[in-house]
Amino acid sequence: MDHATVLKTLGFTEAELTGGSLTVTSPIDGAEVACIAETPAADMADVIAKSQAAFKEWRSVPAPRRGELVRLLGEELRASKDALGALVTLEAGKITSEGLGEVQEMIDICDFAVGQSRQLYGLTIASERPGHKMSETWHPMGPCGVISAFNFPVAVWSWNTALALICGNPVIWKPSEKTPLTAMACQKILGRALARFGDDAPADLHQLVIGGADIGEAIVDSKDVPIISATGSTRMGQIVAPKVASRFGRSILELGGNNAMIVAPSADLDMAIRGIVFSAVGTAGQRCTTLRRLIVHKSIKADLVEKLAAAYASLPIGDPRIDGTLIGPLVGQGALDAMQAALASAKSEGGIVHGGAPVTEGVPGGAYATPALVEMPGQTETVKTETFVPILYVMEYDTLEEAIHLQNDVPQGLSSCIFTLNVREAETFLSAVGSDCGIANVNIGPSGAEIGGAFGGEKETGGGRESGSDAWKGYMRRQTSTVNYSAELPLAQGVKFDV
Ligand code: UN1
Repeated sequence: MDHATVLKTLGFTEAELTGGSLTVTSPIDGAEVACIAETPAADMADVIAKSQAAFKEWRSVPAPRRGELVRLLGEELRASKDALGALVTLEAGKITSEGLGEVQEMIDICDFAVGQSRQLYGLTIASERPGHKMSETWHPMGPCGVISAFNFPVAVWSWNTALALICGNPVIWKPSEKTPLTAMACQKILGRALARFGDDAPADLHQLVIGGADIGEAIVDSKDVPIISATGSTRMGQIVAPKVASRFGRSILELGGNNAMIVAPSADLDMAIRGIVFSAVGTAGQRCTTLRRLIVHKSIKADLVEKLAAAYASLPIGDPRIDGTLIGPLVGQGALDAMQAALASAKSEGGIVHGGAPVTEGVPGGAYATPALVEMPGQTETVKTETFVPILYVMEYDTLEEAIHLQNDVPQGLSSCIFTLNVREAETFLSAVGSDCGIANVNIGPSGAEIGGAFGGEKETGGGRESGSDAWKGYMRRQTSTVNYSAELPLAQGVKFDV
């Protein structure tokens, strides 16, 4: 589908796409597809006030009823799956199947959140005093600011929004400046769900704000936005986290990753190769969970590198809309430059580079590159740095302890995995002395997580958790209550204070 048809299918009007100050280009061919209006920074106070007003109403709507809105959102997403997937391809450059996969992730989290809306369970706790009952309840928290990145322009929004909504919170969404159209499409889709939902959803329950750092700063700095969920670089997190902390807000951070795979001598190599290729070059290396470091046992390294180099050589690179393409474009020329710079510094540190060259033939324009495989003499500074492109650094190890040390010896802590058929190795990797990451897999690559688990990582990845498991607790406040139904007033800890 050409760009104009994709936009038309999603109901974009000429007025929405022209005359604004933010130019949107497609990474597929570098074509300018829209000039859209930005939210004036001066409007942000009003946006936040409206969100607070929406909160006052939405918090009192019963949670299962709030879940009904998310159920309708899931239905609307199902109906728009192909169109929204195509827009993800247009704006983020993902191949068709990954664009659709991203929308599927949105549908999945909606289903999850609908169920969760009936399970915002608290606890009852045994009181030490007679005639007393202690309990814990979860309450809505207030407006949730969502700052999302270009690489998962819609799924990460849905993880946050589906949960925030069922938890009783309005949302203010600032998408990446590179992907405002997918955000506008989601706003339309949610609008259709809201129209079907009925009038107990307040106006301004979800607001989209488009623009640069000043727009983001307004929500990050406002004490009226108690939750900030931000996805992006570690550098961005280093700016956001202290600001939110200084006003005692809550931040949910999903920042850089530098994900590794350990390939042990017993590994099923064919399976490992499939896992490596998908997680290292899928999405053109632009997932936060992308495989960036391969730690291979020295007895199989030469064999694995040879097989991988052969697999890399046959990868179809080009227009992500064409059936059979596996590697689409990088997000822009800046990414291609960063890739070339990282490869040059890896070389200067003793790396042997296979692939990694820019591709200009047989592509529709845009910034394309062959993925790179780089044999490294050790874990140098370049290897420890996340470059958001398809470069896979290969290192060798001798003992599992050494491999785990290498895996953990980077500043980031998002995702990790081991390929082994040895249960001792697998369980050691998952144990307290194993991977230090938020995600640790066995015989599965580090990327492509399901929504059912809590998603996020440690260290410079920021410590936040989103999507499944009990990540919903990050969007609510906990209240501990003690009720005295006796006729006495005993004090805790046996304290006597008779008056
Ligand atoms: C991201 O890159 O920001 O596990 C999120 C995965 C996807 C999500 C990635 N489900 O790769």
